[in-house]
Order: sequence, then structure tokens, then C-alpha cells
Amino acid sequence: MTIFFGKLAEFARGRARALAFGLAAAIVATTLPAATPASAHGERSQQAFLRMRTLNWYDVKWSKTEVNVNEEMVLSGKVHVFSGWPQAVAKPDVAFLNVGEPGPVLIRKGAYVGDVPAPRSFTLQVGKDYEYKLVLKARRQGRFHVHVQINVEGGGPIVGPGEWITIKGDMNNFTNPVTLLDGTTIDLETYGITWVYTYHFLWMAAAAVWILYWFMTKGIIARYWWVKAGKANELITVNEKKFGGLWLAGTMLAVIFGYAWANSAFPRTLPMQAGLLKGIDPIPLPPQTVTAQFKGGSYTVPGRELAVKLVITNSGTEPVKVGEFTTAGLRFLNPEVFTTRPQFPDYLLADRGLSVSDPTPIGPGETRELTVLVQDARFDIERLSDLAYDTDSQFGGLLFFFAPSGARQGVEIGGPVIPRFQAGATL
Ligand SMILES: [Cu+2]
Repeated sequence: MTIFFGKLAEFARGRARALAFGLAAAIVATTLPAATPASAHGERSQQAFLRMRTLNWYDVKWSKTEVNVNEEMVLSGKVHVFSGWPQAVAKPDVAFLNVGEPGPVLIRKGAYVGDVPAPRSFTLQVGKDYEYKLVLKARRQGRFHVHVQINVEGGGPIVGPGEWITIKGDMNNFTNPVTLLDGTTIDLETYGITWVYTYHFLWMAAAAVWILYWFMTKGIIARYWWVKAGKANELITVNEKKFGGLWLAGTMLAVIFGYAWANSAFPRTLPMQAGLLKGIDPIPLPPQTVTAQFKGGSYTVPGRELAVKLVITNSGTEPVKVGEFTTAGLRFLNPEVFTTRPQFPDYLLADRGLSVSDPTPIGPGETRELTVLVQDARFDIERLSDLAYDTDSQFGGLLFFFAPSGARQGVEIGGPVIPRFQAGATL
């Protein structure tokens, strides 16, 4: 008896502990997202090599960072499709321009690649640059992290840099008017919403009744015993079979009636457009006059320092300086070239993150070996340091050269880097 009560008390204590633990976990779960909202999309969880060597985003602009419900803003920029696209990721033969945000807080009113409207999938050519534009309309009030994003079939979503957008007002006032081909205007936010609810709930109710009935009569284990006992044929009664037939007939009638009714109520409809846009023109960039040959590199984990040895040849008419390295949405700037801080989300902008072993400009016709150092905590915060632990420790990105006239040239660099785990190690 004492043993029994002892066990009972132990059990009760265990339950209390489990409950307390559960409560604590629930509290942590509800407070944690608020503490780390920037990573809420999992933008840092994608492998470093994937973010660095697929799409290189640059010139990304958010036309506003504060909008009212119903107000429009534009998210635009350029993207370079990396030539050394990783073998592990499907090529962007079927890609889709999207916005990365927590639910439809801003709706997509328009999407353009170059000047071609791109509401559907398109093909991107590896090694080329494209210009894109997203017209967004604010729907839900709050503060949200908004990214440009391209979904690649077989590769998943590839997320660009994100900016915090504050939406003011009230979602109840949101409207989404669209003019139809027959000239009438509808509000897409509420159009046909009663039917959508009715239709879905009717079918859900039918399914629930069906499942519930079979669960209530005998259950799974009892049925298993019946089958084992050789009484499988008695499991379903004649009445149940009759009712099943009626149910099937009713379902089919409902589908046929629904289809006929929708066809007569809306005689002119177009199916969803799901084709593939091929032949979207990339940005017609002038021929490159600067080349950068990769001669090896290292990544020092404790110093968060990427050191890249390059042989740079300038066959242009102007001297050039290395001004910026951009990868995975991050920008590392050379303060000698960027004397003022450009407008860009702070968490992605390392305005003193780049330096070169020889800062003098590379003259026309000159070939020089240089070491470019990329060093900033953001490299680690955005988890690009994971490069050291990847199966494919290859970095990639765009190196921008600047001429005194203001001309800018983006040159793709990339290759395998050797991870180093001790500070002070050199190339
Ligand atoms: Cu985000």
C-alpha cells in the first residue's frame, strides 16, 4: 500500500514537473519569435553556398519603408544569375518572381522582369543579369520584413535582402478592386467569398460525417479482429452499402450541378495562366573590360575574414578600384570608394567590410595580383561562415569595380576557399 501511494505521489510530482516544463516551453515559444523576428523566414537557414552561388542581388530598392493600408510601393532591383550555379540545385529554367513576407501582408499587384509583365513562371539564363520590379499594395497593418524572392523549380525559394516595412491603418479598410474584361469592377478581397466558404465547409462537413460514422461503428481494432476471425464480409452491412451508393450518387450530382451552375453563371472565364515565359531579355550589359581571375582563398572562422587572391586585368580606358563585394544580399563596401553610406538595410550593409592589399587604382592595360579582404561580423551573423562546414566550401559573389567617371562594373568571382580555424593564419 505504501509503495502504491509512494508511486502515486511520484507520478503526481512528475506530472507537475511536466506541466511546469510545458508552460515554460510555451512561454519561450511565444516570446522567442518576438526577440528574433529577422530570422523568422528562415532566410539564414539556407546553406551558405546556395545563397552565395545562385542569385546575386544588387541595386535592391524599396520605394518606401512606411505605407498605409491600400497604399502601393515598389520593390525593384537587379539580379545576377551566378555562372557557377551549384550542381546540387536545379538550374533556373522555371523561375517565379515573388515577395518573401509573413503571409499576404502586402499583395502583389504587378511583377516585371525587364519590362515584361511576369505574373507567371519564366526562364533565367545562367551568367546573365536581369532587372525586376514588384508593385506591392499594403494589406495588413504591422511591421514586417519584406524580401524579394525568386522561386526556382527544383531549387526552392531563393531569398534576397529584406527590409522592415511599417504598414499603418486597418486591414478592414483594405480593398483590391480589379476591372474585369467585361468592364465591371469587383473587389478581389471579398469577391465570391461566401461561395468559397460554403463550398469548402459543405465538403468538409460531408467528409467529417463519413469518417465519424465509420469510426463510431466498431472502430479500427475491432474491425481488425473481425477480419482476423474470417468475418471480413460481414463488416459492411447491406444497408451501409445501399447508403454508400446513395452518398456516391449525391456527391456526383452535387459536382455536376455545381459545374453546370458555375458555367451558366459565369459563361466567360479563362483558365489560370500557368505557361512558361521564355526569352525574357537580360540587361544588355556592355562587354566587360575588367576581369578577375581567382587564385585561391581562405576563410578564417575566428576573424570572420574571407581572403581572396585575384589577378585583375583592366583592359578599359579608365583606372578602376575595387569598391564593393556583394553576396547573399550582403554588401561589403570599401570605405575608400564609398565615402557616404548608401541607403540599405543596416543589418546587411558592412560599410567598412572590404579592403584590398594594394589600394592604388588599377590603371588601363594593367594586370595586378591583389588580395581582397572581406571582414565583418555580418558575415557570421548571416551564417555565411557555415561555408567552412559545407560539403561544398565554395564562395561566390559579385565584385564591383569603380572608375573615376562613376562607371561601375560587376565581375563575378568565386571558387573553393580553405577554412581556417585559427586567427592570424595567412593565405
Ligand atoms: Cu526576413
